[in-house]
Amino acid sequence: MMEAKLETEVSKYMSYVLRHAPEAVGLTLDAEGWVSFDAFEQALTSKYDVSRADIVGIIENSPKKRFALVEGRIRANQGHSVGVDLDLEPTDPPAILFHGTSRASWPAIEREGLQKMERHHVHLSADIDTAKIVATRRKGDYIILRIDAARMFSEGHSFFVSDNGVWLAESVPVQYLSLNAGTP
Ligand code: HQG
Repeated sequence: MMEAKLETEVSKYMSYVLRHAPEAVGLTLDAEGWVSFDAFEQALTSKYDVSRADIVGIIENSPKKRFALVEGRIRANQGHSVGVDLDLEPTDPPAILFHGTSRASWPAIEREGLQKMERHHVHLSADIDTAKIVATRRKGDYIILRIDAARMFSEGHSFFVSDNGVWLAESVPVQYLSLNAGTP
């Protein structure tokens, strides 16, 4: 068993490499974000004192299932800033989705809607608790936004869901957004 602190550090580094900077360890992702697990293992074990089994353990224990390991290849399930096409199928969303963010962002969001910023999509969740967890990672006060996904979908916007259950959209125009009642 790995020490929890090391496990968290390695997991964060895995996200960094697979979502944002594969070239930092000399890796190149394919068009859909996959890379050979052997090469990935080598890159990690040259930096951290971890075994292949430790890395597999991190993938399996990740509470958010951040990584997929399939047929000798690994990728991040979502959250990329590098150019990948996850090849997700458009999917009917639940009626309501949520997004947690900092209160300081609200004036800009109210003007422009939710934008994908550095990522490929805006990230949304089906439950408030997940939105709260995302929001509280930000500095200062947070807000929870409620997205009228049913109306947005019926008016022609596509939604996707990642393998680990994150709802994704190109953007959320402001007419579909409201501050969730009862949250700060
Ligand atoms: C904000 C975690 C001003 C947006 C979570 C957010 C998530 C605007 C920030 C994943 C804006 C972008 C992603 C606008 C959006 N004006 N601010 N018009 N539109 N924003 O990190 O959703 O733990 O790219 O509200 O679970 O915070 O990494 O997105 O605050 O799924 O696996 O711009 O990160 O997953 O920040 O988090 P991010 P996010 P992991």
